[in-house]
Amino acid sequence: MENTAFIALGSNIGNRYDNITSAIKLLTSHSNIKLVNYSSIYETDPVGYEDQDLFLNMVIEIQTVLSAMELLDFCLKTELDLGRKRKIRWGPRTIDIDILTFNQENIETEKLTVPHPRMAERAFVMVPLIEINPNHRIPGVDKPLNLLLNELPDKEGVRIWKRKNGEDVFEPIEN
Ligand code: GSY
Repeated sequence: MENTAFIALGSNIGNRYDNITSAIKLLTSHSNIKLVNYSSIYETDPVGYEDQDLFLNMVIEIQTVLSAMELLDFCLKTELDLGRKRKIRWGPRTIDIDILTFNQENIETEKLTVPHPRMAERAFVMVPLIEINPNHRIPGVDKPLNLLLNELPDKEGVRIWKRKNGEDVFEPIEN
């Protein structure tokens, strides 16, 4: 599959773990989307609108023959299938699925901006992204990811919740 995308997942309503793992299952049920890597799950303090519950966040890497717009449409469909209703802009959500990067492309349309314009400012994205690909480059950003993360004030708001490796192993997809 020719395109590589990194996708951020987040949930802070209901059974957050079920929401995140269901999103991965739905995304990878598409015959043209293949999961190639995934991070641990982190519990994170809300950023933006702070008067809301803690989030679970993680990042996955996929390969796909879909275009970026087709992938976006499928991410939005998956959010809706999982019952997300868009209410407050920065508010609570059953599931949030954001395309972070799509190959090394810069895409700017009315519906989609890639790389995600706020990804480098969000420790809840940078920590899991660095876990799975410390050498990832954000198109248009010269600094390595670890230097970007060092500059962020909210790193302590990102705590490991379920490790990818170790005793309490988390596997989003059963074989
Ligand atoms: O942009 C994703 C939704 N979101 C999140 C999130 O996923 N995690 C944390 N910690 N804060 C957030 N604020 C917003 S908006």
